[in-house]
Amino acid sequence: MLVPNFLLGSLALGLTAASALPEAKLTALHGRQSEAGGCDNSQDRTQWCGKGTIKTDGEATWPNKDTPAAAATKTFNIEVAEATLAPDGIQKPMLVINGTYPGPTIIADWGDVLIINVKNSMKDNGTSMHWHGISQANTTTEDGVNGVTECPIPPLATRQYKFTATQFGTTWYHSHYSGQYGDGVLGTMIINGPAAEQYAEDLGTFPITDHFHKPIYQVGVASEHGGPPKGEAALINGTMLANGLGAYANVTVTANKTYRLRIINTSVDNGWKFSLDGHPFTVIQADFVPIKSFKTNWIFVAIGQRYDVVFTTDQTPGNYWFRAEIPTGLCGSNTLSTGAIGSTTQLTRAVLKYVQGTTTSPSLPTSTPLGTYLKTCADETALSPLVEKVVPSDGFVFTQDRTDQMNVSNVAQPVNQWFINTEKIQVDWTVPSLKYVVDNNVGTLQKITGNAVYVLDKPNHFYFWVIQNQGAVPHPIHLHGHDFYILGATNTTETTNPMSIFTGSADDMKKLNFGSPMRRDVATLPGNGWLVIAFHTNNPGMWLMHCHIAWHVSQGLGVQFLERESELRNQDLTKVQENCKAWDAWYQTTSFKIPDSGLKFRA
Ligand SMILES: *[C@@H]1O[C@H](CO)[C@@H](O)[C@H](O)[C@H]1NC(C)=O
Ligand SMILES: *[C@@H]1O[C@H](CO)[C@@H](O)[C@H](O)[C@H]1NC(C)=O
Ligand SMILES: *[C@@H]1O[C@H](CO)[C@@H](O)[C@H](O)[C@H]1NC(C)=O
Ligand SMILES: *[C@@H]1O[C@H](CO)[C@@H](O)[C@H](O)[C@H]1NC(C)=O
Ligand SMILES: *[C@@H]1O[C@H](CO)[C@@H](O)[C@H](O)[C@H]1NC(C)=O
Ligand SMILES: *[C@@H]1O[C@H](CO)[C@@H](O)[C@H](O)[C@H]1NC(C)=O
Ligand SMILES: *[C@@H]1O[C@H](CO)[C@@H](O)[C@H](O)[C@H]1NC(C)=O
Ligand SMILES: *[C@@H]1O[C@H](CO)[C@@H](O)[C@H](O)[C@H]1NC(C)=O
Ligand SMILES: *[C@@H]1O[C@H](CO)[C@@H](O)[C@H](O)[C@H]1NC(C)=O
Ligand SMILES: [Cu+2]
Repeated sequence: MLVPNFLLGSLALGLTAASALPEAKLTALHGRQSEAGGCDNSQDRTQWCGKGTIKTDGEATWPNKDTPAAAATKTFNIEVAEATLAPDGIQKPMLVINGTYPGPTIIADWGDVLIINVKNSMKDNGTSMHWHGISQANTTTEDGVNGVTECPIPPLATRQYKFTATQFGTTWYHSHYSGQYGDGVLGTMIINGPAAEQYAEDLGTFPITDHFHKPIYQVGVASEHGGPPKGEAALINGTMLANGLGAYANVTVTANKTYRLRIINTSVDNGWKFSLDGHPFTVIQADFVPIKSFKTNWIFVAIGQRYDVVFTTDQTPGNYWFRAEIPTGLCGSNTLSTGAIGSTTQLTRAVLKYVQGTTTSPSLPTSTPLGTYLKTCADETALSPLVEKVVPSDGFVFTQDRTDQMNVSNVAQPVNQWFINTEKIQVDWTVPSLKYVVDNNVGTLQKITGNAVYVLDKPNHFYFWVIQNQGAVPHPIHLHGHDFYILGATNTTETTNPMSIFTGSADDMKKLNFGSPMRRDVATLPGNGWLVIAFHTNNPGMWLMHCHIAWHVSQGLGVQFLERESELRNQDLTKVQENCKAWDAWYQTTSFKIPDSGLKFRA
């Protein structure tokens, strides 16, 4: 995490001194997040104080579901403002939360009600805050997507978000205002709950991202022409040593202990393979879904995805590299990831330090990588949810039209544009989609080209989507409001395979897993291939589904699902219009006009 420049001088001393602190103090620095909450489950991590276990179906129930008044309320205040920081040693004017990058970690317990007041103290930008992966059960107005669920929060205004943490695990929150999170408007989030494996200590969140030295708006404009801009650096936990500047993130541990680490890919463009020399990971959770744990040396993390891992410090005490490498050019490019696996030009790193005696060693690790990995940006395939759920296969009859097929295509001239079927999404910040629901005027919403609305009227019904990639670039597809079921995806090596089209043939159907498919909120659509997902309409709302590559959603790669409109209209939707007047008034006064719709650059 970084602090504003003017503070660096005074804090630098404190940070250096940290390595010389006695062991007990170092341990305390980690913060014991799990124990800090309402349930101490350190004796058995699979339990949650009589209010659920790791085997609880989190979609169906959560602590205090039937006694909402008994749920604890946790209030957080955060402020978005300009700050000049130097995450990799090079100064950049950034837009950050509470003066730090990444912003403060929001920590709550499973079943808590979260109240988060977001103040916009930026001079020239609106904002809206999205709580990535939080299903927002019955609270679509709190999803934080300007143009869909709210008007942007104008400068000097505050918006309150309120929702229940019905899931547990690791996530992040970020601005959904254009590509703004690429300039720093993000933070991480931990919802404490049970875990699939035992561990002694929670090291907390460990976000990995690409980083650009130019303002993200300029990079976004560059991305409209030719290939995506190359990341100029990468950051692990908000910091990196590159070209002799900046500093590696250090993670301090003691020998012979089991730790939990929460890996999050907060990139705008880059997907990464992640590993820790000498210490294989046991993966326990993917996004908000606990899985049958498995061991791996390297894990692929697409944008927006999270993996919770545990590892044991059973190696010779010393310093070890964390490595993040971009597996192929199709997962983006970065000046800090150019070489062969584990080579010295793969420089997106951090340091694991064993406490030896009472100190840690200041020298850089000399450790070597844990084996090799397959050079693809395909998702992990060994994932199986701990709570298995069957998807009714007879519900899926592929009709190859707009009710179950999404063709993803690209037009490069005169500027890059991405289409789902024939539409590229472009929403209106001043009239969010939900406003049309309030006005009982959804017909108009649907008629406006670019809204890309897909209506899902049937309650508690499985809707199936075949997402067909008509190009070679993989896309991390993220759905709001739900964890989707991943029924299948092509296993391609991206460049070598010819395009694989899902036709619904008996052969294709055999490739789908209806028995116990993985559930999560981000899945990679393979290049030249397909991804078949399903979700259950158990949550009325207006839910965005989009590619999490910031350029791609800006250039059109998204749709909106209008789920169970008639029931939605019975919800209290007044917050949809909360900032609209203030936003309009401010917008008329600013010379910084919107370069895109929040989701899409105007072509
Ligand atoms: C990441 O950085 C923050 C702020 O410096 C620190 O509190 C946290 O412990 C770090 N995370 C890990 C996993 O080391
Ligand atoms: C953010 O900063 C404000 C003002 O300094 C402080 O009151 C608040 O607690 C901080 N929020 C978090 C989540 O740390
Ligand atoms: C955000 O503010 C920056 C200056 O800080 C400006 O260049 C940009 O145009 C603004 N963007 C939007 C979308 O308001
Ligand atoms: C959402 O509201 C409906 C109708 O009041 C209720 O039946 C359902 O249990 C609620 N779901 C959640 C997740 O709170
Ligand atoms: C860790 O455990 C191993 C095996 O039990 C033991 O040989 C070693 O001395 C321990 N290391 C430390 C630093 O306690
Ligand atoms: C983040 O996701 C992008 C796109 O899916 C991927 O190319 C990159 O390798 C991921 N980064 C990490 C650190 O996992
Ligand atoms: C990590 O430790 C090294 C010395 O061992 C130090 O130079 C560096 O500043 C530390 N990194 C951070 C982000 O504090
Ligand atoms: C998707 O593309 C295929 C092949 O071009 C076409 O047959 C199909 O109708 C398209 N689907 C939709 C929903 O437009
Ligand atoms: C995907 O293909 C790779 C390379 O051919 C292979 O090693 C891997 O086992 C395949 N995965 C699945 C799930 O079929
Ligand atoms: Cu994309």
